[in-house]
Amino acid sequence: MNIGIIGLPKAGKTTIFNALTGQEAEVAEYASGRIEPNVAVVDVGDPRVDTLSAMYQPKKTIYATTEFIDFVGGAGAGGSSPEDGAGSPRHKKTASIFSGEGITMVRNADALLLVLRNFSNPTLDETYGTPGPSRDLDTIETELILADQVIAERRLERIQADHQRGRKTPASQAEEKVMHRVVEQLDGSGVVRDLDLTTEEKQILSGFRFLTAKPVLLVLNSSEENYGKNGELLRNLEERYPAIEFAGNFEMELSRMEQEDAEAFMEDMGITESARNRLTRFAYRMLGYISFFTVGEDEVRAWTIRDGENAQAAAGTIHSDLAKGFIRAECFSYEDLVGTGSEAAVKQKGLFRLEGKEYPVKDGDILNIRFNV
Ligand SMILES: Nc1nc2c(ncn2[C@@H]2O[C@H](COP(=O)(O)OP(=O)(O)O)[C@@H](O)[C@H]2O)c(=O)[nH]1
Ligand SMILES: [Mg+2]
Repeated sequence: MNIGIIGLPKAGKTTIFNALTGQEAEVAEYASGRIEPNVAVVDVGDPRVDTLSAMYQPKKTIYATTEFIDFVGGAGAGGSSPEDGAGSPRHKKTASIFSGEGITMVRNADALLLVLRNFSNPTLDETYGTPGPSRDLDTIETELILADQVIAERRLERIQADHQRGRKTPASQAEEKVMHRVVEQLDGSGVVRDLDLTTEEKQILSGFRFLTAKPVLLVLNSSEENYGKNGELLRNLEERYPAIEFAGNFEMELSRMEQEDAEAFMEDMGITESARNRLTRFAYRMLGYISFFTVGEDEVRAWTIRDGENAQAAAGTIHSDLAKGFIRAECFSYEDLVGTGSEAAVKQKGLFRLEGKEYPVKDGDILNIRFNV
C-alpha cells in the first residue's frame, strides 16, 4: 500500500510523515524551497506476525509494508511553485499546490492522506488564517479538481485534434466518450471517484491516475491542547471522508522516544497506540485491504491484498509464476492455528482446506500455493 500525504502548506504534512515513519525530515514554519518529496517505507505492525514468528521460528520474519510519500508542495513555499506546464495557453487555471514534480509520485499513490491544520500558531495564522479544517478541505478539493482538469482537458483536446485529422479508431472514440464525461464532471466541481464507470472505462482512465479518483483519508492535525476534544468537527469531516485525529507535533516527538517513555506520555494524552499503528489499521479498514500470511522454517511473512481478491490474485502478489501456474491453495486460518495450537492439530480437526483459484482470501488466512510452471 502506497499513501500520498497532501494538504495545504504548513498543515503539518511533514510532521505527520515523521510521526508515521520515525524519520527526521525537515519540518518548517518558513519555506525552505526544497521540492523533492520525502519517501519512507514502514513495516505494518501486526501482532499476528509476531505470534507466527514465535511458533515457526523462521530465519526471516517479514511484515507487510506501507509506503508514505510526503509531497512537498510548491506554492506554499513562498510562491516558488514551478510552472505547471499545463501546455496550451487556454489553460488559465493552474493547480498551485499540486503542481511540480512531487505530484507525479502522489499520482502513483493508492490513496491520499489529507492533512488538515487544527492548531494555531501566530505566524501561520497570520499568513494562512486561523485554523479552519473544513474550509481547507474545500480548498484542497478544488485544487485536486483543477489538477485533474488540466490533464483531462489536455487529453480530450488531443483526441479531438486526432479525430479532425482523420485518426479515429474505436479505441480513440471510446476514450473520447469517457474523457468527455470526466471533463464535464470536473467542470461541475465533481470528482472522478463519483462517476459511475464500467470496468472498461475504468481501464481507459487508469493510466491518467486522476487525483480525484483516489480514495481519501483525512488527518485532523490538532494541537496538543485540543487533541481529543474535537468530536463535532470530526463528525462533520467524517460526513465527507473517513477521518482520524492526530496530535501531530506531539506524536512526532513520541515516535523518537524510547518505548517506555513514549508509553507514559501517551497514557497522559489518552493515546492508546502509536500514530503508525492507528493510521495503518485505519487505512486498511477504510481502503479495504487485508493481510494473508505465508509460513515456514525459512520465512514468516505478511502480504497485503484488497478484500475480495481471490486465491490466484493473492498468489500473484507473491510471484507472478505462482499466479500463472496456480493449481491449488492449501489454506487454514490464523485463528484456527492459534486456537488449536499447531498445524497438525488444524489438520486433525478438519480445518485444513484446499481452495481453488476463485476462493476469496480472508483476512488472516495462511496460504501455501501449489503451482506448476
Ligand atoms: N502546535 C503544533 N504545531 C505543529 C503541528 N504540526 C506541525 N506544526 C508546526 O507547523 C509548522 C509546519 O509543519 P510542517 O510539518 O513542516 O508542515 P508542512 O508544510 O505541511 O509539511 C512547523 O513549524 C511545525 O512545527 C501540531 O500538531 N501542533
Ligand atoms: Mg513539509
